[in-house]
Amino acid sequence: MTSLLIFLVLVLIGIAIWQLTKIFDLTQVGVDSDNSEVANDKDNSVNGYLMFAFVGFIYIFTIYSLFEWSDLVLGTPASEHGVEVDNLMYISMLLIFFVQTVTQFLLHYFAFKYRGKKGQKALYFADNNKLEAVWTIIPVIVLAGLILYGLYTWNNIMFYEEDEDVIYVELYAKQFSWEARYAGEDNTLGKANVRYIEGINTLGVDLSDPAAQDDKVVTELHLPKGKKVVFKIRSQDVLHSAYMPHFRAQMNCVPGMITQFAFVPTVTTAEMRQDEAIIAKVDKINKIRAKKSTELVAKGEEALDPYTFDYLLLCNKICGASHYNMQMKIVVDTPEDFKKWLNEKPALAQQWKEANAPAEPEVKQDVTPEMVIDSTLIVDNH
Ligand SMILES: [Cu+2]
Repeated sequence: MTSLLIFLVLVLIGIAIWQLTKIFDLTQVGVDSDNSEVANDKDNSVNGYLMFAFVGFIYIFTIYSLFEWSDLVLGTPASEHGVEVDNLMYISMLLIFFVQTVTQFLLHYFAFKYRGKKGQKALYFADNNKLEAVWTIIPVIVLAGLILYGLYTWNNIMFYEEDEDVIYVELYAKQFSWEARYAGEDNTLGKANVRYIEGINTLGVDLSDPAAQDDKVVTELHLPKGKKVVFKIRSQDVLHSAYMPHFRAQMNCVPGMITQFAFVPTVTTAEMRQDEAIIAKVDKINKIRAKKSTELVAKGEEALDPYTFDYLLLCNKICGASHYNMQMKIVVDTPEDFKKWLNEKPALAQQWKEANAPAEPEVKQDVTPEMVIDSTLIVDNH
């Protein structure tokens, strides 16, 4: 009902404005005005100044954004290669920022300076080799530099040797959750295929494969600080993307194939919680949550829990209705804590055996002669 009233009011306001303009037009009858569709000097001037105003707006909004939202960036990278990714990002952004500032100014300033004036004609020339060489060669050099630097960084990140001291972890994506599999003592992940998915074997691990016997499946990812972790990434259903923003890592999860990404975590969860930027971020979030909580309590609902920092593995491909909530907690431990944590986890093959052990045979009740007689008596009564 309210929306209908608002709609009616808007329609009436529209009609009123339309009528007012008609009255205004009538008051102008007889006044010498330029009704032609061709822009005159005044129109061109107005547009010229508007161009100037627009470039001012871009600059002011940019400066405002930097002050208002610069605390939303990710902060300290938590992986070895993260520093390289950040450098690449900073250099690219600085360059874009510089070029954008200069070119936008020139574009809008010239639009203002050479705005149309009566009697003024534009100079026409077909080409200028010097000018074209300058605006071709400079971008070629800059872009080639950026691309080569990016390729070099990417190759550095993606390269690892098989015999390096690494641990293998499988990330398994499905609508809408993650699971992880550790390779166990042999550091070799057993074979897996969706066709083997059954009961608690939700990753489809081939339990007849000797390498799979010590594999461990978990729903919370733990990583040791300072050790290279090679992720072997699979998907059960659609395209997902394994995104670990704090580690500057992202890789597609493609059904039917194994993709991979490797990195060395350098900051434990406990250390990251002491990071200044993270403390400020957590405070900011908790202030918002506290405000929301008072609203909720006033409505008679439960208050929100305060937030503590944790690393996250997120899905970064819009993969369906609950995509936004597809995440797994990541804990970076010291190597000792990591070992302890992993040792406590049972192997999937063991869990499978326990879950599918044949049921204990039922204990047969002794049948006494009296019971037999009784039942015959019951039958006889009928
Ligand atoms: Cu997903």
